[in-house]
Amino acid sequence: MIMKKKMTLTNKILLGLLLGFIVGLILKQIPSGYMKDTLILGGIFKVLGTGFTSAIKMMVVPLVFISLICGSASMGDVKKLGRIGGKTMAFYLSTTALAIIISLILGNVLKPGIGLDMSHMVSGDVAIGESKSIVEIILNIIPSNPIQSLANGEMLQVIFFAMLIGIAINVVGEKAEPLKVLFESANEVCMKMVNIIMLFAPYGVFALVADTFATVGTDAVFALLKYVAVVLIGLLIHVCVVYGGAFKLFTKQNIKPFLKKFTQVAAVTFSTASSNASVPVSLEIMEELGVGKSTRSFTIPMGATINMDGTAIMQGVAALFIAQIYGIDLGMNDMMTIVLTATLASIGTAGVPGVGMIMLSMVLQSVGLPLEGIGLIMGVERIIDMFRTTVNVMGDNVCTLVVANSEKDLNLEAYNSVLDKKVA
Ligand code: DAS
Repeated sequence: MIMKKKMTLTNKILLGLLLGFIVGLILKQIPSGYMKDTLILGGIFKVLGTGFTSAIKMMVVPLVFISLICGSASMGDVKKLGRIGGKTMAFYLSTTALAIIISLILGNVLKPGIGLDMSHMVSGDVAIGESKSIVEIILNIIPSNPIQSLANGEMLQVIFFAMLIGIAINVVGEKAEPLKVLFESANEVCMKMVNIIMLFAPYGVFALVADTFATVGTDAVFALLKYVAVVLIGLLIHVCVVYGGAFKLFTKQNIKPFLKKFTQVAAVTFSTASSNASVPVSLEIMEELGVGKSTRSFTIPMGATINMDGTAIMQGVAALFIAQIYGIDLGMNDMMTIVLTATLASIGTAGVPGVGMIMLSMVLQSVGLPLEGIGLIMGVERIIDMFRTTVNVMGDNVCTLVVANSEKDLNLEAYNSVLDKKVA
């Protein structure tokens, strides 16, 4: 019996992208009329496409709120974590902030969204945040009414409130255990809801891409290719300059043994687009590279949860791309908000496929950009997720080697002997 090979979600999304592209270009040739505009574009495609982006939007506040409580609660008491915790957090947060700054510079210099005008496609007025001063942005982070901030989706305030709850759960300790368990199970439920929503991604992608190409035609293809190219350039720069530089500066070791072993991890991250799925393999190669258990058992799982440099690069480029295609100018304060939101949001983002896209909705919301823009980039989301997840995990691994080396917890003999062995 020929086993009917079940199509993976990735393949279904790619099929949705292809069919959406073909149907969109065919529709572009058909003159406007009731059939095309009302029944198809304004009917079927609207329901499938807007339904999907609304479902993603629905998850933003609960996902960020709950996963950030879990993320900050699981950081443990920084005092207890001691040096390793402090160094790890410093490495992860600083490289994530650097990643976003790289992506914002690239997005402003290369301007992937220029040349495609979709400003006529924004439904409702764009609530672009009026440019606030830095003091106002910082003051604005503290929610005077957290329930209202949750209801209105004011993301920086939600993040602040969630992190305070997580830290307080830590400090309270034993007595807060029931609450911590409650939020951890709520986080599992949220992740499952994301999985269920992602099952509809192929249909949502098909409708959103078809609608886009039926309306703006092949201009969108070129813009989409530019978007992908800018994200990949950003990922490459981050890997070579930030990770390559940090490794050389802090370990002064030959990077080849690490790169040789990392290919095993990359095979997992490309195929699963999941940081969580790569944790066992990362732990294994870190052991083979001579990293002690006390370092790797902390930094790798922590990294899979709070370190998302590749995701941050996608978010920075995507935010600028969407602002450019809708003809919206982002000021310096908006850029600051993006750096702050995407860095803090990465703390809670769990390492499963597609969460970066949900967090992107939150970044867009924080600077008032239209979520409709997600429709265009949704088509290439999965492909980009494979690359950005690989960068996320490479950051976890490089941080582990840097921290282990500084803690004298890296067996250099084992590390360098990797080059002599045939790859297992
Ligand atoms: N796929 C996520 C991860 O596992 C990252 C993302 O969705 O951006 O790291």
